[in-house]
Amino acid sequence: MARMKTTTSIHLFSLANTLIPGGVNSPVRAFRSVGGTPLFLERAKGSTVRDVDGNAFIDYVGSWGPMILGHAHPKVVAAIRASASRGTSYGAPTPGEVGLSRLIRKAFPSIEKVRLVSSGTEAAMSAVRLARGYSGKDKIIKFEGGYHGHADAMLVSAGSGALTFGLPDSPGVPREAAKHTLTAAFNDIASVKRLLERNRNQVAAVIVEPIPGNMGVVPPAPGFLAELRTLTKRHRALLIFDEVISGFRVAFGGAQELFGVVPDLTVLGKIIGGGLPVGAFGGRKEIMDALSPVGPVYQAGTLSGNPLAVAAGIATLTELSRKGAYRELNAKADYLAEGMAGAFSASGVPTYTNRVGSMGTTFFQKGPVTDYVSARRSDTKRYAKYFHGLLERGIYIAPSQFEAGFVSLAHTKRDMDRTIAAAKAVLATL
Ligand code: KE4
Repeated sequence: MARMKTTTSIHLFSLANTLIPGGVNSPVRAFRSVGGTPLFLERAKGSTVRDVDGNAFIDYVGSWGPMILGHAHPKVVAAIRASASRGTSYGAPTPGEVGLSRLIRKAFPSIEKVRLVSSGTEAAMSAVRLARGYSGKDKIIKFEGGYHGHADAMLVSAGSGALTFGLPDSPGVPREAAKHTLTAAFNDIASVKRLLERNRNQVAAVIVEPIPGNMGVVPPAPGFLAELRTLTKRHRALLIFDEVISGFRVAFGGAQELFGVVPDLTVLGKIIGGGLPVGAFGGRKEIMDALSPVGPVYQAGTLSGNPLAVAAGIATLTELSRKGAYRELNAKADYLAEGMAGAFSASGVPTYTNRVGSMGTTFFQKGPVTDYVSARRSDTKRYAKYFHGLLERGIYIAPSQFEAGFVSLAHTKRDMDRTIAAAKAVLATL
């Protein structure tokens, strides 16, 4: 195998490290858990990304979820161009915000009203504040390994980068900010029941990734989400579905459509911006109208509902609302999963794959992986070797065992056959 040329990435990374902590603007990009120098990407089209040294890769990171149509989709690029030619931000209401909000409400009937923000973190943080303000209660229940962005109250037994770095509770989060955040175990309804009973009438909300993607992908056990719904109703705690990953990913109406469980509030991000910064949170009118300027719960943002980001979001969701889009996306994911399963079983390397539609994770362990504790049993060293072996063969997967991988509508059979062949070759070296 000729070694890949990475001199420009290495040079840029050493420069970036003198300017930016860790040389990156989001920790998981630093390749810390897989080793080596992160590749500096400079262009992408469809299923392919290209780095500054001219290397091309079939991309299964997809910017951590947003690029469901593939990169630089012509309709998304055209929408951004047209919007930019009319200015980039006004700090005033725009028709696009109405358009995107209508698309979101059409996809998520539980969202009677929605507030647009600029990131998933902002959306989750605001939804938690709204739940507390609306209910008058302070405590929040989240799940070990669940990641809802990096707001103080959420960085308790968090997933994604925090899990990758083994930083269950980040420094800088004052005890006072974290003490109202209780953690349960995903797929363990008894752990939720215990917390609700021990904190009777004090829990404002339970926030959950209905299909966790931040400990790697862990599907909800049959009935778990429905039991969560029943329990939260009984204890008059709001149920918040963090669908930043699963929203418009596993179905047009996200996990709540797929599993038929209706939350009180929904958090969205990633896909709804088509790669530009958009987050959103929404739910029943009576809850949402507690938000300023209608109600007393304050929340604001200079670039909330930014015209360019909203234009990219509308173009993306319009494409996804096309008849057959999810059938086509899931058929691609099924094809890849079948080929990869064959490669893994033939290799004899212990792996366990969790997948829901076009989001999935292969854990380097024999499994099963049903929660945070079992996910942590994975052989992250072996994952790192697998990651680099694929990278050398032109396949770009998540630089962390505890993330989701994504298939897009742009991945072709040829891409996936190449991926399966590369995996077979790499597994033989592990
Ligand atoms: P952002 O603030 O990164 O837009 O969204 C935070 C967030 C909230 N909820 C869920 C379920 C999420 O997955 C995320 C962000 N996901 C991570 C990776 N799994 C983003 C990648 C990164 O941190 O660089």
